[in-house]
Amino acid sequence: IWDRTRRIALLGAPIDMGASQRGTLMGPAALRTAGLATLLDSLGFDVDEYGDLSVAEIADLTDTPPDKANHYREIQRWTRALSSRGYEIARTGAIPIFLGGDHSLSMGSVNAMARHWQERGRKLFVLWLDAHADYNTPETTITANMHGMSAAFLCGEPGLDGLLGGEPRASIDPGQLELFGTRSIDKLEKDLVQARRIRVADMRQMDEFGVGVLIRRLIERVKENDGVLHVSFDVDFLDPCVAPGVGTTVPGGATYREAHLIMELLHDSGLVGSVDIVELNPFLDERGRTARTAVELIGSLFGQQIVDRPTPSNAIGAGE
Ligand code: HAR
Ligand code: MN
Ligand code: MN
Repeated sequence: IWDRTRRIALLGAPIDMGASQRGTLMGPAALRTAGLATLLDSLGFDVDEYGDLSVAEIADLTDTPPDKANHYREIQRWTRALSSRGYEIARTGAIPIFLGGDHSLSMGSVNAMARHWQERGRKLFVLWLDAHADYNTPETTITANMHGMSAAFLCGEPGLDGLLGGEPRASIDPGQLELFGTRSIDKLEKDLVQARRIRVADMRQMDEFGVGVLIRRLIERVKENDGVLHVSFDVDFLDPCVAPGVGTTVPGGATYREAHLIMELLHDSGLVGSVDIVELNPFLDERGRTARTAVELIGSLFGQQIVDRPTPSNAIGAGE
């Protein structure tokens, strides 16, 4: 994508009602403070700063909020606004980075990108870097927290059908989703993930095969389908030692270098067209460590390298 696009758009989504703990609404400010725009600028991108999105009441809603979906109405406003704004931004040709905010924001951001690419005849693949599967529905959820439902919603699972408040829904096929780094999944959620045959690169697979093999496999699949990749980066994907500033830490996550290698390989693929950075909770962080780490990882995703590789030795098809 960015052989042609040297423009990145930043849009903040200060939401925290999708999560059980307050504080992720400070995420966009922390990511900006950690120097995200300056870094992208230094990597040669023009950065369009769209500021933080704000939302208004939606008139004429006819849907009934589901029983088990906390703060449904508020999330509905955000989902609708993010989907519509994200779609507009995508049309400018820039690569959107959505700054969260809890993971419920992806129901809007990814819907926007799926709609954008669908109209251009290309499939959107979604890499879900996350300790969690986020594949609950109002039927299966234990907590009713909507950040645990975003991946399921995006794959067209029923139960939140009025969430877009009239914005067009552009679901992806479950085959276009890959969960990566998973280590916490609820019983019914797991059943649903298996029934839909969602690809899951869980922590055990990461240990056994290494991220290089697993990410290359994904990159090849996206290339074969002439697809575009959206990276939904939940910072709890990282091990809590590296990223303590999260409300839902789970032990046994990705190391600092595993995460960077993923980003470096994704960069070299040239397939990434949009990104979410979610679940960063500055209220729980240790002197900005998690925010800084997240920004460094975005640096690797957009071309920061230890030693320059003008012709990536690890590119798919290299040496052919
Ligand atoms: N599966 C649990 C639930 O549905 C936990 C979800 C937590 N989600 C996040 N985002 N932190 O990945 O509530
Ligand atoms: Mn998540
Ligand atoms: Mn998570």
